[in-house]
Amino acid sequence: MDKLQQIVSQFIGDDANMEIKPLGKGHINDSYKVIAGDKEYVLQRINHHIFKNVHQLQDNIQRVTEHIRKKLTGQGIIDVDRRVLTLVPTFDGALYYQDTTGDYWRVMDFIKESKSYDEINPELAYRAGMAFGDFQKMLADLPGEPLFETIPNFHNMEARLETFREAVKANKAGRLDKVAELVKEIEDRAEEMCKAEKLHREGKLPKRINHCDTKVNNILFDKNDQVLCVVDLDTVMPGYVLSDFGDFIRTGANTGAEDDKNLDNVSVDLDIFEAYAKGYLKNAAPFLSEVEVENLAFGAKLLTYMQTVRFFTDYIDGDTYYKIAYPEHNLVRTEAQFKLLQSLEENFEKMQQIVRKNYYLCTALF
Ligand code: GN1
Ligand code: MG
Repeated sequence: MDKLQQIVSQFIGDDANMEIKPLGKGHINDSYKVIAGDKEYVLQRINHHIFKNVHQLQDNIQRVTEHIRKKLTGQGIIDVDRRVLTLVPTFDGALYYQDTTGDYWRVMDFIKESKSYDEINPELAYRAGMAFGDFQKMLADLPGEPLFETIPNFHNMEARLETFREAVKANKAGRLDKVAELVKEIEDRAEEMCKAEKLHREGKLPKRINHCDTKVNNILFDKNDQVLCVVDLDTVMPGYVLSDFGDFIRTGANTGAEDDKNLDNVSVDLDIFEAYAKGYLKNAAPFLSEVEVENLAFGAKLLTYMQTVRFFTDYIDGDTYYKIAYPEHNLVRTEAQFKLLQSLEENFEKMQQIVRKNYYLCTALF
Protein backbone atom coordinates (compact mmCIF):
# COMPACT_ATOMS: atom_id res chain seq x y z
CA MET A 1 0.00 0.00 0.00
CA ASP A 2 1.42 3.40 -0.82
CA LYS A 3 1.46 6.28 1.62
CA LEU A 4 -1.77 7.96 0.47
CA GLN A 5 -3.65 4.66 0.47
CA GLN A 6 -2.44 3.96 3.98
CA ILE A 7 -3.77 7.37 5.07
CA VAL A 8 -7.14 6.87 3.42
CA SER A 9 -7.45 3.46 5.05
CA GLN A 10 -7.55 5.21 8.44
CA PHE A 11 -10.89 6.67 7.38
CA ILE A 12 -12.54 4.06 5.17
CA GLY A 13 -10.62 0.84 5.76
CA ASP A 14 -8.30 -1.11 3.46
CA ASP A 15 -9.08 -1.30 -0.23
CA ALA A 16 -6.16 -2.37 -2.40
CA ASN A 17 -8.01 -1.21 -5.52
CA MET A 18 -8.65 2.36 -4.47
CA GLU A 19 -7.65 5.03 -6.97
CA ILE A 20 -6.19 8.36 -5.79
CA LYS A 21 -5.55 11.32 -8.08
CA PRO A 22 -4.81 15.05 -7.64
CA LEU A 23 -7.81 17.39 -7.54
CA GLY A 24 -8.46 21.14 -7.77
CA LYS A 25 -6.46 24.31 -7.79
CA GLY A 26 -6.13 25.41 -4.15
CA HIS A 27 -3.17 27.59 -3.24
CA ILE A 28 -2.91 26.23 0.31
CA ASN A 29 -3.98 22.61 0.91
CA ASP A 30 -3.27 19.57 -1.31
CA SER A 31 -6.39 17.79 -2.54
CA TYR A 32 -6.98 14.36 -4.04
CA LYS A 33 -9.97 12.47 -5.33
CA VAL A 34 -10.31 8.94 -3.98
CA ILE A 35 -12.39 6.30 -5.74
CA ALA A 36 -13.04 3.18 -3.70
CA GLY A 37 -15.60 0.82 -5.19
CA ASP A 38 -18.73 2.86 -5.84
CA LYS A 39 -17.81 5.47 -3.23
CA GLU A 40 -15.90 8.68 -3.97
CA TYR A 41 -14.10 10.89 -1.48
CA VAL A 42 -11.94 13.99 -1.25
CA LEU A 43 -8.68 13.54 0.64
CA GLN A 44 -6.89 16.69 1.76
CA ARG A 45 -3.59 17.38 3.39
CA ILE A 46 -4.27 20.36 5.62
CA ASN A 47 -1.55 23.00 5.52
CA HIS A 48 -0.84 23.20 9.23
CA HIS A 49 1.77 25.91 8.80
CA ILE A 50 -1.15 28.13 7.84
CA PHE A 51 -3.98 26.50 9.81
CA LYS A 52 -2.07 26.12 13.03
CA ASN A 53 -4.85 24.58 15.10
CA VAL A 54 -6.20 21.70 13.04
CA HIS A 55 -8.36 20.38 15.86
CA GLN A 56 -10.26 23.67 16.13
CA LEU A 57 -10.40 24.01 12.36
CA GLN A 58 -12.08 20.64 11.97
CA ASP A 59 -14.38 21.36 14.89
CA ASN A 60 -15.54 24.57 13.14
CA ILE A 61 -16.28 22.67 9.94
CA GLN A 62 -18.18 19.98 11.79
CA ARG A 63 -20.33 22.55 13.61
CA VAL A 64 -21.02 24.50 10.44
CA THR A 65 -21.92 21.49 8.30
CA GLU A 66 -24.10 19.92 11.01
CA HIS A 67 -26.01 23.16 11.45
CA ILE A 68 -26.57 23.56 7.73
CA ARG A 69 -27.59 19.90 7.45
CA LYS A 70 -30.24 20.41 10.14
CA LYS A 71 -31.60 23.48 8.37
CA LEU A 72 -31.79 21.74 5.01
CA THR A 73 -33.44 18.68 6.51
CA GLY A 74 -35.94 20.97 8.25
CA GLN A 75 -36.75 22.57 4.90
CA GLY A 76 -37.62 19.12 3.54
CA ILE A 77 -34.75 19.06 1.03
CA ILE A 78 -34.20 15.52 -0.21
CA ASP A 79 -30.63 15.34 -1.52
CA VAL A 80 -29.09 16.85 1.62
CA ASP A 81 -25.87 14.87 1.12
CA ARG A 82 -25.18 16.82 -2.06
CA ARG A 83 -26.14 20.16 -0.53
CA VAL A 84 -23.64 20.28 2.31
CA LEU A 85 -20.20 18.77 2.88
CA THR A 86 -19.89 15.63 4.99
CA LEU A 87 -16.69 14.94 6.93
CA VAL A 88 -15.69 11.28 7.21
CA PRO A 89 -14.22 10.44 10.64
CA THR A 90 -11.36 8.03 11.26
CA PHE A 91 -12.06 4.66 12.86
CA ASP A 92 -11.08 6.30 16.15
CA GLY A 93 -13.83 8.86 15.67
CA ALA A 94 -11.44 11.77 14.97
CA LEU A 95 -12.11 14.35 12.26
CA TYR A 96 -8.50 14.27 11.03
CA TYR A 97 -5.52 11.97 11.03
CA GLN A 98 -1.92 12.92 11.76
CA ASP A 99 0.64 10.75 9.97
CA THR A 100 4.07 9.75 11.25
CA THR A 101 5.72 12.74 9.56
CA GLY A 102 3.41 15.17 11.36
CA ASP A 103 1.14 16.02 8.39
CA TYR A 104 -2.60 16.34 8.97
CA TRP A 105 -5.21 14.73 6.71
CA ARG A 106 -8.98 14.76 6.38
CA VAL A 107 -11.54 13.00 4.22
CA MET A 108 -14.91 14.20 2.97
CA ASP A 109 -17.55 12.62 0.77
CA PHE A 110 -17.09 13.70 -2.85
CA ILE A 111 -20.21 15.39 -4.16
CA LYS A 112 -21.15 13.38 -7.20
CA GLU A 113 -21.94 14.92 -10.58
CA SER A 114 -20.80 18.34 -9.48
CA LYS A 115 -18.65 20.95 -11.17
CA SER A 116 -17.17 24.34 -10.42
CA TYR A 117 -16.27 27.26 -12.66
CA ASP A 118 -13.35 29.65 -12.75
CA GLU A 119 -15.30 31.90 -15.11
CA ILE A 120 -19.04 32.28 -15.07
CA ASN A 121 -21.90 34.15 -16.72
CA PRO A 122 -24.46 36.49 -15.12
CA GLU A 123 -27.09 33.79 -14.61
CA LEU A 124 -24.66 31.61 -12.66
CA ALA A 125 -23.42 34.66 -10.75
CA TYR A 126 -27.02 35.38 -9.73
CA ARG A 127 -27.38 31.83 -8.41
CA ALA A 128 -24.02 32.02 -6.63
CA GLY A 129 -25.10 35.30 -5.01
CA MET A 130 -28.26 33.68 -3.67
CA ALA A 131 -26.20 30.73 -2.40
CA PHE A 132 -23.71 32.85 -0.46
CA GLY A 133 -26.55 35.02 0.91
CA ASP A 134 -28.32 31.88 2.04
CA PHE A 135 -25.10 30.52 3.56
CA GLN A 136 -24.76 33.60 5.78
CA LYS A 137 -28.45 33.45 6.62
CA MET A 138 -28.34 29.78 7.64
CA LEU A 139 -25.35 30.35 9.89
CA ALA A 140 -26.76 33.44 11.59
CA ASP A 141 -28.18 31.34 14.44
CA LEU A 142 -25.33 28.86 14.91
CA PRO A 143 -25.59 27.86 18.56
CA GLY A 144 -22.70 27.78 21.01
CA GLU A 145 -19.42 29.64 21.24
CA PRO A 146 -18.34 31.96 18.41
CA LEU A 147 -16.45 30.05 15.72
CA PHE A 148 -12.72 29.76 16.19
CA GLU A 149 -10.64 32.19 14.07
CA THR A 150 -8.77 29.58 12.03
CA ILE A 151 -6.33 32.25 10.83
CA PRO A 152 -6.20 35.20 13.24
CA ASN A 153 -6.87 38.60 11.59
CA PHE A 154 -7.49 36.84 8.29
CA HIS A 155 -9.39 39.66 6.55
CA ASN A 156 -8.14 42.44 8.81
CA MET A 157 -6.65 45.07 6.51
CA GLU A 158 -4.80 46.89 9.27
CA ALA A 159 -3.03 43.68 10.25
CA ARG A 160 -2.32 42.79 6.62
CA LEU A 161 -0.72 46.20 6.07
CA GLU A 162 1.39 45.81 9.15
CA THR A 163 2.74 42.50 7.84
CA PHE A 164 3.28 44.09 4.42
CA ARG A 165 5.27 46.95 5.93
CA GLU A 166 7.42 44.53 7.91
CA ALA A 167 8.13 42.60 4.71
CA VAL A 168 9.10 45.81 2.91
CA LYS A 169 11.40 46.77 5.75
CA ALA A 170 13.08 43.36 5.87
CA ASN A 171 13.31 42.97 2.07
CA LYS A 172 14.25 39.34 2.67
CA ALA A 173 14.39 38.26 -0.95
CA GLY A 174 16.08 41.47 -2.16
CA ARG A 175 13.24 42.10 -4.60
CA LEU A 176 12.22 45.57 -3.49
CA ASP A 177 14.13 47.75 -5.95
CA LYS A 178 12.07 46.90 -8.97
CA VAL A 179 8.70 47.19 -7.23
CA ALA A 180 9.07 50.51 -5.40
CA GLU A 181 6.35 52.18 -7.47
CA LEU A 182 3.83 49.52 -6.57
CA VAL A 183 4.69 49.89 -2.88
CA LYS A 184 3.72 53.55 -3.20
CA GLU A 185 0.40 52.65 -4.89
CA ILE A 186 -0.38 50.40 -1.91
CA GLU A 187 0.51 53.08 0.62
CA ASP A 188 -1.55 55.73 -1.21
CA ARG A 189 -4.69 53.67 -0.60
CA ALA A 190 -3.88 52.37 2.87
CA GLU A 191 -6.05 54.72 4.88
CA GLU A 192 -9.18 54.27 2.77
CA MET A 193 -8.78 50.51 2.89
CA CYS A 194 -8.72 50.38 6.69
CA LYS A 195 -12.23 51.85 6.81
CA ALA A 196 -13.96 48.58 7.73
CA GLU A 197 -11.85 48.07 10.86
CA LYS A 198 -12.54 51.65 11.86
CA LEU A 199 -16.31 51.29 11.37
CA HIS A 200 -16.23 48.10 13.43
CA ARG A 201 -14.42 49.81 16.32
CA GLU A 202 -17.00 52.59 16.22
CA GLY A 203 -19.73 49.95 16.59
CA LYS A 204 -21.14 50.66 13.11
CA LEU A 205 -20.16 47.47 11.27
CA PRO A 206 -20.97 44.07 12.81
CA LYS A 207 -19.18 40.77 12.37
CA ARG A 208 -21.29 37.85 11.19
CA ILE A 209 -20.38 34.32 10.27
CA ASN A 210 -18.72 34.61 6.91
CA HIS A 211 -17.22 32.12 4.49
CA CYS A 212 -14.05 34.20 3.98
CA ASP A 213 -13.04 32.50 0.74
CA THR A 214 -15.98 33.15 -1.59
CA LYS A 215 -13.95 32.44 -4.70
CA VAL A 216 -16.13 31.67 -7.67
CA ASN A 217 -14.81 28.10 -7.79
CA ASN A 218 -15.88 27.41 -4.22
CA ILE A 219 -19.47 26.91 -5.37
CA LEU A 220 -20.48 23.53 -6.77
CA PHE A 221 -23.13 23.34 -9.47
CA ASP A 222 -25.04 20.30 -10.72
CA LYS A 223 -25.28 19.22 -14.34
CA ASN A 224 -28.17 21.64 -14.91
CA ASP A 225 -26.10 24.50 -13.48
CA GLN A 226 -28.15 24.72 -10.30
CA VAL A 227 -26.17 25.42 -7.13
CA LEU A 228 -25.48 22.33 -5.06
CA CYS A 229 -23.34 23.64 -2.25
CA VAL A 230 -20.65 25.92 -0.91
CA VAL A 231 -17.29 24.23 -0.33
CA ASP A 232 -13.88 25.05 1.19
CA LEU A 233 -15.01 25.80 4.73
CA ASP A 234 -11.55 26.27 6.30
CA THR A 235 -12.01 29.97 6.85
CA VAL A 236 -15.65 30.12 7.92
CA MET A 237 -15.45 32.51 10.86
CA PRO A 238 -16.67 35.89 12.04
CA GLY A 239 -16.10 38.68 9.52
CA TYR A 240 -17.69 41.56 7.64
CA VAL A 241 -20.25 40.70 4.97
CA LEU A 242 -18.53 43.13 2.62
CA SER A 243 -15.56 40.71 2.63
CA ASP A 244 -17.57 37.80 1.30
CA PHE A 245 -19.32 40.01 -1.23
CA GLY A 246 -16.03 41.51 -2.33
CA ASP A 247 -14.12 38.27 -2.71
CA PHE A 248 -16.71 36.86 -5.07
CA ILE A 249 -16.56 39.99 -7.24
CA ARG A 250 -12.75 39.83 -7.17
CA THR A 251 -12.79 36.31 -8.61
CA GLY A 252 -16.14 35.99 -10.41
CA ALA A 253 -16.42 39.43 -12.03
CA ASN A 254 -12.85 39.60 -13.34
CA THR A 255 -12.75 39.46 -17.16
CA GLY A 256 -9.25 37.99 -16.83
CA ALA A 257 -7.57 35.45 -14.58
CA GLU A 258 -6.34 36.06 -11.05
CA ASP A 259 -2.80 35.65 -12.37
CA ASP A 260 -3.29 36.98 -15.90
CA LYS A 261 -0.03 37.95 -17.57
CA ASN A 262 -1.90 40.11 -20.05
CA LEU A 263 -3.24 43.03 -18.05
CA ASP A 264 -5.47 44.08 -20.95
CA ASN A 265 -7.60 41.04 -20.13
CA VAL A 266 -8.27 42.24 -16.60
CA SER A 267 -11.23 44.45 -15.68
CA VAL A 268 -14.52 44.30 -13.81
CA ASP A 269 -17.52 42.81 -15.61
CA LEU A 270 -20.43 44.94 -14.45
CA ASP A 271 -23.08 42.51 -15.70
CA ILE A 272 -21.67 39.86 -13.42
CA PHE A 273 -21.38 42.40 -10.63
CA GLU A 274 -25.04 43.29 -10.98
CA ALA A 275 -26.24 39.69 -11.23
CA TYR A 276 -24.31 38.69 -8.12
CA ALA A 277 -25.51 41.74 -6.17
CA LYS A 278 -29.09 40.98 -7.14
CA GLY A 279 -28.87 37.32 -6.06
CA TYR A 280 -27.01 38.10 -2.86
CA LEU A 281 -29.37 40.88 -1.81
CA LYS A 282 -32.40 38.72 -2.53
CA ASN A 283 -31.40 36.52 0.42
CA ALA A 284 -29.35 38.92 2.51
CA ALA A 285 -31.24 42.24 2.32
CA PRO A 286 -33.59 41.34 5.20
CA PHE A 287 -30.75 41.01 7.72
CA LEU A 288 -28.25 43.60 6.45
CA SER A 289 -27.87 47.01 8.03
CA GLU A 290 -27.69 50.14 5.89
CA VAL A 291 -24.00 50.57 6.65
CA GLU A 292 -23.37 47.03 5.42
CA VAL A 293 -25.27 47.64 2.18
CA GLU A 294 -23.53 50.98 1.60
CA ASN A 295 -20.17 49.20 1.85
CA LEU A 296 -20.73 46.15 -0.37
CA ALA A 297 -19.20 47.77 -3.44
CA PHE A 298 -16.35 49.03 -1.28
CA GLY A 299 -15.86 45.36 -0.31
CA ALA A 300 -14.98 44.55 -3.93
CA LYS A 301 -12.24 47.18 -3.85
CA LEU A 302 -11.09 46.14 -0.38
CA LEU A 303 -10.78 42.43 -1.10
CA THR A 304 -8.96 43.09 -4.36
CA TYR A 305 -6.61 45.48 -2.61
CA MET A 306 -6.13 42.97 0.21
CA GLN A 307 -5.30 40.20 -2.24
CA THR A 308 -2.87 42.51 -4.03
CA VAL A 309 -1.18 43.22 -0.70
CA ARG A 310 -1.12 39.51 0.24
CA PHE A 311 0.44 38.34 -3.05
CA PHE A 312 2.83 41.29 -2.95
CA THR A 313 3.90 40.55 0.63
CA ASP A 314 4.58 36.94 -0.34
CA TYR A 315 6.61 38.06 -3.35
CA ILE A 316 8.69 40.44 -1.24
CA ASP A 317 9.17 37.72 1.40
CA GLY A 318 10.44 35.24 -1.20
CA ASP A 319 7.31 33.08 -1.78
CA THR A 320 6.71 31.40 1.53
CA TYR A 321 2.89 31.32 1.69
CA TYR A 322 1.19 30.63 -1.65
CA LYS A 323 2.04 27.71 -3.89
CA ILE A 324 3.67 29.11 -7.03
CA ALA A 325 3.95 27.61 -10.51
CA TYR A 326 6.98 29.69 -11.61
CA PRO A 327 9.44 32.10 -9.94
CA GLU A 328 7.69 35.44 -10.63
CA HIS A 329 4.18 34.04 -10.12
CA ASN A 330 3.43 36.15 -7.05
CA LEU A 331 4.45 39.34 -8.84
CA VAL A 332 2.28 38.47 -11.84
CA ARG A 333 -0.62 37.83 -9.44
CA THR A 334 0.07 41.13 -7.66
CA GLU A 335 0.04 43.12 -10.89
CA ALA A 336 -3.10 41.41 -12.17
CA GLN A 337 -4.94 42.09 -8.91
CA PHE A 338 -3.77 45.69 -8.91
CA LYS A 339 -5.08 46.15 -12.45
CA LEU A 340 -8.44 44.81 -11.33
CA LEU A 341 -8.41 47.22 -8.41
CA GLN A 342 -7.89 50.14 -10.80
CA SER A 343 -10.83 48.99 -12.88
CA LEU A 344 -13.00 48.72 -9.75
CA GLU A 345 -11.97 52.23 -8.77
CA GLU A 346 -12.95 53.56 -12.19
CA ASN A 347 -16.34 51.87 -11.97
CA PHE A 348 -17.00 52.47 -8.30
CA GLU A 349 -19.90 54.94 -8.64
CA LYS A 350 -21.66 52.61 -11.07
CA MET A 351 -21.24 49.71 -8.67
CA GLN A 352 -22.66 51.77 -5.79
CA GLN A 353 -25.71 52.64 -7.88
CA ILE A 354 -26.23 49.00 -8.82
CA VAL A 355 -26.17 47.93 -5.16
CA ARG A 356 -28.49 50.73 -4.10
CA LYS A 357 -30.97 50.02 -6.88
CA ASN A 358 -31.11 46.30 -6.16
CA TYR A 359 -31.35 46.83 -2.42
CA TYR A 360 -34.21 49.23 -2.96
CA LEU A 361 -35.99 46.71 -5.19
CA CYS A 362 -35.59 43.99 -2.55
CA THR A 363 -36.71 46.09 0.39
CA ALA A 364 -39.75 47.34 -1.53
CA LEU A 365 -40.90 43.70 -1.42
CA PHE A 366 -40.60 43.26 2.37
C1 GN1 B 1 -6.16 30.94 -0.96
O1 GN1 B 1 -6.25 27.89 -1.37
P1 GN1 B 1 -7.38 28.71 -1.84
O2 GN1 B 1 -7.30 28.92 -3.31
O3 GN1 B 1 -8.70 28.19 -1.38
C2 GN1 B 1 -6.33 31.82 0.28
C3 GN1 B 1 -7.41 32.84 0.05
C4 GN1 B 1 -7.04 33.69 -1.13
C5 GN1 B 1 -6.83 32.79 -2.34
C6 GN1 B 1 -6.32 33.59 -3.51
C7 GN1 B 1 -6.23 30.22 3.65
O4 GN1 B 1 -7.31 30.17 -1.14
O5 GN1 B 1 -7.56 33.65 1.18
O6 GN1 B 1 -8.01 34.63 -1.38
O7 GN1 B 1 -5.90 31.74 -2.08
N1 GN1 B 1 -6.61 31.00 1.44
C8 GN1 B 1 -5.89 31.14 2.56
O8 GN1 B 1 -6.69 32.97 -4.68
O9 GN1 B 1 -4.98 31.96 2.67
MG1 MG C 1 -9.61 28.40 0.45
